Amino acid sequence: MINFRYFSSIVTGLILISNVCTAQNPLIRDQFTADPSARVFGDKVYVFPSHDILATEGKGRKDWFCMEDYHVFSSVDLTNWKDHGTIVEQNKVPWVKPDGYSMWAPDCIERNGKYYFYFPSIPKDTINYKKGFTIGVAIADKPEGPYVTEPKPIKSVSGIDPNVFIDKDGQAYLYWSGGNIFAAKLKENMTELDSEVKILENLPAKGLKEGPYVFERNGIYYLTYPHVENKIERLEYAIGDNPLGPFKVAGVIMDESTTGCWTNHHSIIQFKKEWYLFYHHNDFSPEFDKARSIRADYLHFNPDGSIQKVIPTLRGVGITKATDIIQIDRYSEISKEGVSISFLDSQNTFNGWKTTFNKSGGSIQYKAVDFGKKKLKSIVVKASSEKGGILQIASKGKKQTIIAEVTIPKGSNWAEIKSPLLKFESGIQDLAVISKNKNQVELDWIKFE
Ligand code: FUB
Repeated sequence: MINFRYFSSIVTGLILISNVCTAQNPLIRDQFTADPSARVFGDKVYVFPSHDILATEGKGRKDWFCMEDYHVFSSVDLTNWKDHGTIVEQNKVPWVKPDGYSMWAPDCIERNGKYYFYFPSIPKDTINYKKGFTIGVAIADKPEGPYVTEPKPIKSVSGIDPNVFIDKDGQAYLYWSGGNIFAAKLKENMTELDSEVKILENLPAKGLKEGPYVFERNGIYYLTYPHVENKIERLEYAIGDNPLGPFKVAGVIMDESTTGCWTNHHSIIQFKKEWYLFYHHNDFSPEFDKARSIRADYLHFNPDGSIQKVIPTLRGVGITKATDIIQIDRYSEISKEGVSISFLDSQNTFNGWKTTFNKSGGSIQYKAVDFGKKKLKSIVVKASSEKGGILQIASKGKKQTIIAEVTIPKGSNWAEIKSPLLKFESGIQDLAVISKNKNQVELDWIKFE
């Protein structure tokens, strides 16, 4: 059983000492993050997620979503993520119930050099606002803030999961959910509605729909949303030729989580020619699905504009430098037998995972490692093996080439073992780590020097 109280205090400590994460999936490794709204601003990707925390006595509702603030993260390469810290806090927004712990899925968009951050929460004044959630705006000159919150939420909006889309003609639209998916035009000031609220029609009538995210590609408007077709949410989409529809249901972007995380919530961006799906899963909290972590995977379109289903991966996106610590447990492929992944410490899941080999021939593969041009001479592995083991490291080009063989000495402690590289291949390589004897070997990470 995970001791959540213990690791939530560890997490707070980590936030203070580190604001850079090197990541595959999940992207952020020192705190929970959910509902990722990814945006390309300049030459960086910014992600505005919800910030799940664990409810404690007098702080939030037990066994439910609990969020008190928002952080923003940025990356130039989708591999290294910088945490810019807190941008909006529940007890500093004039209209938000200061002990609501309901700072749910946000979005952010740029217009004329200003950044508009939209967030839902429960208002403190339920006389003037309908019971339940409403949506407010905070404005900044830079994506990372500082943000100044509007004193009141947006008039006539009641619901969650705001999403903003600006069409090619400059018209901005606000979408949100609350049973149905709603949409309205936004005024130039981005803080007031400029039309009646419309319920988007022709979407599945049965099963919760929420988390709308709209984008346009080649003249097709894509309305994407999580929907409970069966028991938990999956990501679906509908297409139309107008931002306000009518939309026609077109397919599934990502199936339901195989491990039962009830929610999924996503955004889709194009960055340097590739398309990406950002979504979430409860990686660090397998027993409680309201403490989630954001992920990203590549997204591809068919020639007719339909979206290919995204299969969630641990490897995620981006290129890992050979000289960085490579968390091989975030694999691209794994052999059916002889290899397994588990937490290094199930009491503190933020310590990450390890790979356990227990059969000769068991292998794990990791795509896209950049060896650069300068010859690297050795490999370092952090491993342990009670009886002693042998790991081979191979590069996977057209044919598999063994580039190192590392002997793990007998012993029960973790050790960093350095071995010479047998062969150096420059550029981007896919790697495999293969066990060469039947003794159990635990592997934390590898890196090249
Ligand atoms: O994060 C709280 C809620 O869970 C979001 O608003 C929904 O989209 C779902 O992800």
